[in-house]
Amino acid sequence: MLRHNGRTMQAQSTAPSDRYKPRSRSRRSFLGLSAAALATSAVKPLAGQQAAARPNILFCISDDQSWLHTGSMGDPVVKTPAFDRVAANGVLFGRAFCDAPTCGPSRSAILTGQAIWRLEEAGNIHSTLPSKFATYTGILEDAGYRIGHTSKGWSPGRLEPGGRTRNPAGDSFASFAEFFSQGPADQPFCFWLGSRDPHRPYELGSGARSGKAPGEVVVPPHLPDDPVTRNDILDYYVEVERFDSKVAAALDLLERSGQMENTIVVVTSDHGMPFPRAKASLYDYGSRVPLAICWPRSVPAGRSVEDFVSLSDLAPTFLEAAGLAVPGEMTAQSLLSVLTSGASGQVDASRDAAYIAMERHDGCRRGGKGYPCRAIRDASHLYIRNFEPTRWPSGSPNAADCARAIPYGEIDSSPTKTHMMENRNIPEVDRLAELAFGTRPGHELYDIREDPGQLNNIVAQPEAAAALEALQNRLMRHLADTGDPRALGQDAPWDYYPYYGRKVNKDWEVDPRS
Ligand SMILES: [Ca+2]
Repeated sequence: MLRHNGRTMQAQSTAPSDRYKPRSRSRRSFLGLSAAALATSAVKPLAGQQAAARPNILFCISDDQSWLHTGSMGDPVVKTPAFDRVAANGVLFGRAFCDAPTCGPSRSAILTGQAIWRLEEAGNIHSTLPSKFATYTGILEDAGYRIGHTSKGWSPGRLEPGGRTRNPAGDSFASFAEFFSQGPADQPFCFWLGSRDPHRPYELGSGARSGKAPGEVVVPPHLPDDPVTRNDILDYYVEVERFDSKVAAALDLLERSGQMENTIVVVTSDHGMPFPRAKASLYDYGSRVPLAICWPRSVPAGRSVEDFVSLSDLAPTFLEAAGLAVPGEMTAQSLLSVLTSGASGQVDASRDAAYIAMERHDGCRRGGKGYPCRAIRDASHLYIRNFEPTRWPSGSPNAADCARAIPYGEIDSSPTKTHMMENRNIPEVDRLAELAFGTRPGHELYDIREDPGQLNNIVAQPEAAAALEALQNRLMRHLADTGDPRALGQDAPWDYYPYYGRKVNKDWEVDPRS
């Protein structure tokens, strides 16, 4: 287990350095069986599955949690027994990425199985999800599933402008238990267990008061290592654990009712932690998410998979598992063959990269301008294309330019952010603050092997030229192949779609199209 003694994770890491050393999972058990026993126990083949009972789906999604912050991924402080239980009873994915590091667009991509550049105004937060875009929940409901959600479903935004009257995550319930108690036993269900944890605000000092030690926090390399950051991360962990306890209650209910065997359980987050250079950025701490999936009937347990996965891949996975056709416009790739393979490590060689995108995150620039960007992340590099590099990536420094009247408004208000803004006289804080708040070039390239924190842009280094060209070409080809207007030179109207978020600056408005 890693012990932190005042050094950052970057300094402690050794290759492959993009995850903590996982704890041994050999001692974990599930339903009284060790993971190894489950892996060798009879797992029913998928052949003829349509004739078998269709699986239930329990999709558990936290709100703003980075991939490293679970017990299974080796974090030495946060305790996530429910996440760890699903991972031990199924598959832990170490390289899962959201489609967009911003609540609404990420959730739209999950529901539709499509990249955000294919979803028109749903590519922006505080927007809508047009009803013409099919969702896996809607398709399952049409096929006889009972669907529901609790807490944060598709959000934030307004349903009505998109022609919807109900949250696309399903009917609303107080809890999974309430939903479960009201359903007929013979009808398959699809439930979205949402949460507003660990979204800010946090209860200041709650982490330390719960007995967690600031000295044990592994501070990400893009944040200043000081007591403010460490305590802010502890407060974040309290909410990660509160979400995990909701998942634990749902798992216990499935187990008690005998429904676990044929339920696909997914535990993940919509994007990364709400800290500077994390949420609302395309770097790993913004875009890389926890992901564990189990399905005792059909998925061999106790595995760790390194395939690159996007959260939009879940929609076609659920449909295929239910024996339903995947619509052609759902361009994401089903994970079912990876899940049922029984293999660990890199299972499908074609899953060697993920694509991430962002348009307008919040109303943080004059006239409603966003920060359009796209990225490709593979095992060795992160390449980012910023289409409007003269704009402020984290929002304007001028509060008057922001709908919510805060400077650098793409970054949620927090003790860490305030500390970084107020202490730029300290050279190390200033260096990291510039990376978080300052402008960025049109092209960014990071070597993950040398620089897992993605702090050193090597785009101009001659020895990086070959990798740069290959990644640029691959990214632009993928965008063009999947119909991204920005890659095709077509009309890209995200700067002009309506903004339905809260306005503190009452005169802040989205510019009309000229
Ligand atoms: Ca979120």
